[in-house]
Amino acid sequence: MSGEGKVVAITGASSGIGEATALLLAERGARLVLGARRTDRLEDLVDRIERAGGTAVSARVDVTRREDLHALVALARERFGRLDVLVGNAGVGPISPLDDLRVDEWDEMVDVNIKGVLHGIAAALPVFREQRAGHFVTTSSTAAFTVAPAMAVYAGTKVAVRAICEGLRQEAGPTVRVTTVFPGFVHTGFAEASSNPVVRERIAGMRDEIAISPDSIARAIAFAIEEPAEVDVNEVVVRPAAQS
Ligand code: NJP
Repeated sequence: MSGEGKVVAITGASSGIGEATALLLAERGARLVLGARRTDRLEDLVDRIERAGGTAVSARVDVTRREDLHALVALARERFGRLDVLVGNAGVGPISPLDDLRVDEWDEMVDVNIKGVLHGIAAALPVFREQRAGHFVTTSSTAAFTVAPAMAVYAGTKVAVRAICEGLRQEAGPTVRVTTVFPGFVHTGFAEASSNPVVRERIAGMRDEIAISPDSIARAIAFAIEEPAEVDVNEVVVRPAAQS
């Protein structure tokens, strides 16, 4: 039932949900392979994990670059001989009304949130097939279920993530597990991402009012990973009780 010894790669591990997940899984005995762009934060995280007796390595990963995901998976195999779980968590949310025409930010959301997940699947799926075992855990959003003003593009990317992961699950067969996690409002740096000052202020206000700790999402991910190999936890929604 335990994740003890499992080799888990996490994208977007430098802050928020990814960081909380790394810390929790390390505490439970997993061996971590951590990726993000802010390497100073990753190095600090590896340091904290090791000082607490855990095992972790890190690499600079930009999920928009296909080769970075291949390198992350290769690092797991090089250091630990295998990859058991890929947590595709990297994501961005510079939300704004469509009328703002912040088209570069739309591109960024598509590139990171959708293509970043696909790059992870492309890198890990052949390895999982070869091992006859593996687990994709991917962070979508409650925005995959409920669209709100200013959220059109972001929600679109997270609907896409849900569809891709469900398709992956259907094709995966009995040896590869597929979990999609749908967080609601979580207290991370995410709320500051909007470059529209009105939206940013509104989101930051909501965050301070209702957001939950990233530790709750980390526990949901740990639950899915720690179930026995024949159990596939597919969709987990974790939102603040106060979120409508
Ligand atoms: O936010 P944050 P969260 N390549 O900003 C990384 C979803 N979600 O933990 O590269 C590689 O603390 C970035 O690392 P860095 C959300 O959509 C959240 O809340 O160093 N990594 C950082 O580690 C996302 O999928 C909420 O800048 C890239 C991480 O992504 C996931 O939760 C609600 C990257 C973002 O950490 C984690 O976000 C919801 C790139 N190109 C869904 N770009 C919420 N917080 O309320 C970014 O429904 N990252």
